[in-house]
Amino acid sequence: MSDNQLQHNKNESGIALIISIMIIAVIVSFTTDLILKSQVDFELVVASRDNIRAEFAAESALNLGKFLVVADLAVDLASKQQLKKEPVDSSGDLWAKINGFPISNDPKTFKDYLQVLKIAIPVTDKFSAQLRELPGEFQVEVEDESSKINVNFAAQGFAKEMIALMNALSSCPAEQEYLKEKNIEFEPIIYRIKDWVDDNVRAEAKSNYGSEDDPYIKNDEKYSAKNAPFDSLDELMLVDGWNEELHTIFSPYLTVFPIQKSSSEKPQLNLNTVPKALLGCLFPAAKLECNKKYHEKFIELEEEPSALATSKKEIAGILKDVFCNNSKDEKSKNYQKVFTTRSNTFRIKATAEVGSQTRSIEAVISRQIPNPSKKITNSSKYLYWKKI
Ligand SMILES: [Ca+2]
Ligand SMILES: [Ca+2]
Repeated sequence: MSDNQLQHNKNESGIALIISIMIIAVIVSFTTDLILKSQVDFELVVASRDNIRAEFAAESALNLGKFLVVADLAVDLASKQQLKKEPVDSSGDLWAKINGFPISNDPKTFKDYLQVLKIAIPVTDKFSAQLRELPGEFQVEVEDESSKINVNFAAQGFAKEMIALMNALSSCPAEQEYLKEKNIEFEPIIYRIKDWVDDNVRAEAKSNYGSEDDPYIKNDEKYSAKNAPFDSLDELMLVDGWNEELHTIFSPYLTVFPIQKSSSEKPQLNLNTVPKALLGCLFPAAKLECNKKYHEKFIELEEEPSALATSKKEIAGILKDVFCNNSKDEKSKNYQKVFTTRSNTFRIKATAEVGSQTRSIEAVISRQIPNPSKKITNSSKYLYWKKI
């Protein structure tokens, strides 16, 4: 072989080497892309699968919440006949016991858990098998809507209860401090809420406007007062003077459910579920003359959750003894009669976590006793439902 030929062959094998290195490089990068892509695809598939599972698990959790609310009334009605006790709703009830506890799909843990909470519902084999099918963990929170001030109870009539309750709420220490600091006059806003929902078009004198629509005509996006009940609490943001900060501070104490149907219907506050802080604002003497008794009573209820009052008859006595309320008191006169010992409207927040996915459903239900002659076939109906 001549030197030239040898050189030529060397060049050829050099080029072949470069080409093969390039091919390998291309294959490697292609394979890496493929591995990466299938990994990403796989993760997306898993996430999407878990998302769907979480959604179904949240629906199951919502059904559990509904079941507990309905079962609680059934238990109450059964003991009404046996023990001659009126049905009540309090934090000692079935629906309140599971609030905020993560529930796993292991039947044994679930049984232990029911035992600790003294919940007497049978865990059948069928139920255990269904529970095992549930992926991940879920949580249910049930709130009594009658523990809050209903701003829709201004749709008809003078709304003196709603106005008096809102005024009392604005007198709570933190709320009062905030309003003072921001220089917000709250009472005209209460009257604007009334004008927003009431079915007439006359502006309340204390709303500080001559016409109900005045505050809204001046906006860039002109609109008029609704003259109908709120569909959701967020709608308060449309009322003149209400803003995000007020919403954050006040809305935990407010509700729009149930909706007032006639002027003879008054708002109902369940004395057993209204937060202690709000009761303290509604009956200021509780924190003065009654301070010791009032705090002791709530410590007792915290240790052994039960009802403050078990019948309508007991309410006046409790208001007098625990809250030192004087029935002739001018301020509380307008809302002393709104108290009750039970509720039929409940908010259920159900959350499920599967893998990296979390899904929630929030619903408000109205509990009802089935009565075929009145065409009521279900034990509850939805007033609100939202997937989050
Ligand atoms: Ca109106
Ligand atoms: Ca009006």
